[in-house]
Amino acid sequence: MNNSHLYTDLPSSVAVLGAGTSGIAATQYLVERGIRVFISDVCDRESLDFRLAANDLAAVPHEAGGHSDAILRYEAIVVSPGIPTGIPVIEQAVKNGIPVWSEIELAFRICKAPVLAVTGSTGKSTTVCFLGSILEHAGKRAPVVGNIGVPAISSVASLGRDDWAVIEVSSFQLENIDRFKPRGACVLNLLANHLDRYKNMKEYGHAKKQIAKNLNGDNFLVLNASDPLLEQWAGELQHATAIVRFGSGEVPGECAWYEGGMIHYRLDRDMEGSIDISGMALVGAHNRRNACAAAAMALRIGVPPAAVEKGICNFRGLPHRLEFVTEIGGVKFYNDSKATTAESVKSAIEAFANPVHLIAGGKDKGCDFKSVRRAVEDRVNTVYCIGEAAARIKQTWHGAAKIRMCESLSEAVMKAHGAAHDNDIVLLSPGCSSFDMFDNFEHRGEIYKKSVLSLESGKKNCD
Ligand code: UMA
Ligand code: ADP
Repeated sequence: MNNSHLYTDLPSSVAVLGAGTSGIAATQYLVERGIRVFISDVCDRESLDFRLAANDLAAVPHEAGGHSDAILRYEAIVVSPGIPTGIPVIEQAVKNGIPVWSEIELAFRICKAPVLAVTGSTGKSTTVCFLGSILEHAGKRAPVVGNIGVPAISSVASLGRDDWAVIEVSSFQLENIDRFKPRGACVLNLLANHLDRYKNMKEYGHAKKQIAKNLNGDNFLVLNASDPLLEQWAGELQHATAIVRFGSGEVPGECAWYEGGMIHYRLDRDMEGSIDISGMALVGAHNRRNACAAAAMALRIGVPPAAVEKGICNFRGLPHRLEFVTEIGGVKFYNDSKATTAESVKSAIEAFANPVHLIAGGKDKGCDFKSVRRAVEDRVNTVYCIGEAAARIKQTWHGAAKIRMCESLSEAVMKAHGAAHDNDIVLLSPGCSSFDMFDNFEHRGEIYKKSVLSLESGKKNCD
């Protein structure tokens, strides 16, 4: 394996912006290697002091309440993904010629293992987990890290040349890469998202496309052939790197597609075949597409088809992503609390052939509910609307299905349970963020599951 990406020329001093999960992990790595670090965060002093002390970093020089010019005295800046790159002090750093890196750039520079990187607007976590499961079944050490919640820098340092690093990367992290060059990269889709940070889709797409910035003939890029924006991009990239398409049946060139319970593939060097994934635990066409993307990446690096099959079929799914909760009196309950985009809600509804009782709503992120209307018309019996977006959902889907307004998630669960018949599906797929009623999507999903499970035991539950 060619590890020509390995650079050990780390700077001797670094300013880390943001003391969240990734900033703390980057600081720990750098401090352990004797690199002089300065931490800068907009939070108040008390909260920063507490976090640093809790991570044995109290001795690291730091500033709270904002990012001052002090950061310009360091050789490099590691910026946390939640910090917009356009803030004046970062622009000044760039003008001064100071390298500004995201934590995944830092991780890449010290990682001996080749990297597989996945980005996209939706489906990233599921796809990297498929990939991790496949590699595990192939007997490889391959931690799944990055935007999924585990900073890459915390685990890649211990990897060797025969291991793999499977990294979920966000557009925020890709804004600040320099040498980041995965052995294989994947863009799952390019849909409206994060438009509170980016001026428009073009700017958002530009950030995502950075994943291919350094790819060449040694690498490959897996793209969704049914995404028009990605197809257009594939045309521009065709001489830069190998393109592998997935998602819309057989197409010319390298591709992997799903048909009749099988993933079929035709890849580099006459690699052709089919893998039976009829035993896959995850439901929904979107998950079969995610599985195709993961399979294409794994096969392309030489993983045997048998390990791909086992890895896909044995992966039980992540919590809060179309997660099966339980079956009560013939009604199946699913928790899709992570679904905060129109595309996810649509994919969730379309995953079921039986009538759906859909619980939707929450904090309104401006989701395009109109694009889900057809799916609601075709498959949804009743929509139970919750949270700030309830009135807008009611208005947008008026006439497409029965609509019931609910004061709380537990009320919605009870009403849905009361109305659902044998073989119906009760689905929480909110299309909204959770912050009007819950701490985060995980909290919302847990409350949903509790409410559902309390129906089983006949207990009353409140959120
Ligand atoms: N902060 C500043 N200045 C600012 C803004 C924030 O100093 O202008 C500080 C905050 O006070 C806080 C810290 O930055 O102390 C938080 O940093 P962060 O928001 O970058 O979050 P981390 O805790 O470091 O988590 C990040 C990712 N967060 C974001 O991208 C917003 C996590 O993805 C990721 O799991 C983690 O690194 C490990 O890699 C989360 C996410 O929501 C799950 N990602 C977005 C998504 O999936 O849609 C992209
Ligand atoms: P991400 O990490 O990109 O947020 P996840 O795998 O966590 O993606 O899934 C987020 C939500 O989107 C879940 O509700 C899930 O069911 C749904 N989802 C997963 N993959 C896709 C896809 N390819 N297209 C549309 N929705 C998807």
